[in-house]
Amino acid sequence: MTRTLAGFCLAVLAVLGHAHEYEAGKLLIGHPWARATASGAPVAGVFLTLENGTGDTDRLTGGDSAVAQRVELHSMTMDNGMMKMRHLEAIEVPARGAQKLAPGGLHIMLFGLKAPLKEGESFPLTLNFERAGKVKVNVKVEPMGATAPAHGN
Ligand SMILES: [Cu+2]
Repeated sequence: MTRTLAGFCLAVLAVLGHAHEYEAGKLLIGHPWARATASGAPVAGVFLTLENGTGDTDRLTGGDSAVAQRVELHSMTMDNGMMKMRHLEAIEVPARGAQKLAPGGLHIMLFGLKAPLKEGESFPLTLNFERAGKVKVNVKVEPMGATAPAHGN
């Protein structure tokens, strides 16, 4: 029997020491985190850094998590003092460059949370990249912050 390509791709994944980083080939995913949510809150944002060590642009195109019904990619911008959130088809990670997902900017959004995210816990999230493929990471839940972006819709 021949080994499937998917099996091979998963095999190159490695967790690097204590740094809470994930490596898929030359794509590095740093410190995936989310803010704790209030009970009954239906949505949460996930933030992380992406470093692309290859000569080709890669794109984050979506994801999956057991803790939520749906995972979307969003941007957030200030427009005349109003926060505006937009659904994105993909987030680009430039060749030999980096992309940062952070509160107030680009983020991954979880819809239909099945339970509140509790500080100190972590949950699995599978990220889909155009080139690097599927990468499974553990998202750490940080304390609820007063400056957390509002996600009303
Ligand atoms: Cu959002």
